[in-house]
Amino acid sequence: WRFSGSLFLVCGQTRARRPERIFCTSLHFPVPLCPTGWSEYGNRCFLFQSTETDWATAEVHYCRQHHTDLASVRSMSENEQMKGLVQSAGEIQAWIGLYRNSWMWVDGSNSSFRHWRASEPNGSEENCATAVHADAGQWEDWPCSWKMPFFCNAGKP
Ligand SMILES: *[C@@H]1O[C@H](CO)[C@@H](O)[C@H](O)[C@H]1NC(C)=O
Ligand SMILES: *[C@@H]1O[C@H](CO)[C@@H](O)[C@H](O)[C@H]1NC(C)=O
Ligand SMILES: [Ca+2]
Repeated sequence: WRFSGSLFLVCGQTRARRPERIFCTSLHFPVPLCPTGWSEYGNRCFLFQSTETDWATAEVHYCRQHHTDLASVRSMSENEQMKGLVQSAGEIQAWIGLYRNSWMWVDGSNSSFRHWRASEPNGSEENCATAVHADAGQWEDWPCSWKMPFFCNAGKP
């Protein structure tokens, strides 16, 4: 997903002088980091999908099809950005890439950022996490089979 930009060479020939000279100018066009339809925050790309599906289907049949995983959340600022995406879609919560036992990120992130709601996680049968964006962006665990919108991410591991 990572492109820093693309280089184009524009060349021409001078007519005035003999022998003719070829001159080139380089133009540097910035190319967006993220694929079309994805949102970019701090060198990472997030895709919010409002299609409601269970956690495993979201991971295996959606995010991995796009060569990514359900999203890890690394910081409060990322959580806030994701909250904005959920709220503008009129949704309340969405799957993120956190699951157990014990709680870890499906994309292999070692991020120790957690933002659990008070008294969460609370469920022995609730093994997948959502970010609940109606409630200060805090997280809950829910049964993984429940159907919810979800986030994929890509970019910096
Ligand atoms: C997490 O991984 C990154 C790079 O892979 C490393 O720089 C960092 O120290 C790790 N953090 C922890 C808490 O293990
Ligand atoms: C556990 O958390 C869920 C929300 O994630 C809540 O609906 C449920 O009532 C809680 N269960 C108990 C026993 O507190
Ligand atoms: Ca719970």
